[in-house]
Amino acid sequence: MSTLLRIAIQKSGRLQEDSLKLLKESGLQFSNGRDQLKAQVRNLPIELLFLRDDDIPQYVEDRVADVGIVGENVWIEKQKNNELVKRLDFAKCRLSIAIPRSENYTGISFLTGKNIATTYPTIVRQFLKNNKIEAGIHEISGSVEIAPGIGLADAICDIVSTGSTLLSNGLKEVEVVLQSEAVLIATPALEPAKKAILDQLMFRIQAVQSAKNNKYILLNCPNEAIEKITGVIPGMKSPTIMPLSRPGWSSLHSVVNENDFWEKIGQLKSFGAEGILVIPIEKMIA
Ligand code: PRT
Ligand code: ZN
Repeated sequence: MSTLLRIAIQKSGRLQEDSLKLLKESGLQFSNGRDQLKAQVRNLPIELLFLRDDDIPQYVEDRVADVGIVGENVWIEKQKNNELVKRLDFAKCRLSIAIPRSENYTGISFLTGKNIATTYPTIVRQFLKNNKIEAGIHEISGSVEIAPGIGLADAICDIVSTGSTLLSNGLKEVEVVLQSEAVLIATPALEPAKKAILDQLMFRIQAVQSAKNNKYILLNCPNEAIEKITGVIPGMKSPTIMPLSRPGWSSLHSVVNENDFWEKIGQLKSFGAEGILVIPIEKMIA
């Protein structure tokens, strides 16, 4: 039998849609019916396994799956023998300590002697240890945010995204324990044939991520401004410059990073750029 790379992804939940989207944008062709446990990728030697996110680090350690996509929070909590291959830039959230809004938070020592409810006991224990705080940890499996309201705990440690869950439960965020995003993890020392398939996948994921972080930019500018503008948007190697039929003007094409996009547009305009078009890039290979 030929070698297959087995990738575990979440069966349903917050990671599922973006995990599938990333794999599809990386060119993997597969059909994923509901209630399916596995899917065979048609155009690459890859098989997908659909699992609960909490189980993925264990399955990867046991080599039932070779790689998996999970939240960094779950990967760290589980402490399994997994290697971090890549941060995936979705499902961003933070793991935070929250207390009832009515409490006066005086700093981290507030937590001394308190009882903290969480589904992340390992991470909380480490956090308390790093901060030399003695506090109780009350492990519960869900609905952590209601624990203080029913007298089960004085504080909680849970995932926060917009903060609206905390707000509606009368809690306030007081410490960020961990920033998290989806990550790709793998069993250490993958056999070479599987590693080769993973490398191919990583190359594609890189191209998809770079494309997302960059935009194609076209603009018109007076020839005297070309040098300054090139300094602002150097592009992948250097911009493409084409003469306009209007004497003394050129069209300049380049690539601009999403993060400093607005700042750069301001600079370009001040150098005399006009008719600026910004276009999404689908794949980008340096
Ligand atoms: O069934 P399975 O076990 O696979 O899924 P699950 O229910 O354990 O996990 P799921 O699908 O809820 O989350 C999967 C991963 O998504 C988490 O491990 C995080 O890495 C990531 N993620 C990103 C989040 C959130 N954002 C998030 N907002 N996970 C949970 N939440 C919850 C949080 O627990 C809290 O109840 O949303 C609420 C807070 O959201 P805000 O927006 O109100 O602050
Ligand atoms: Zn889970």
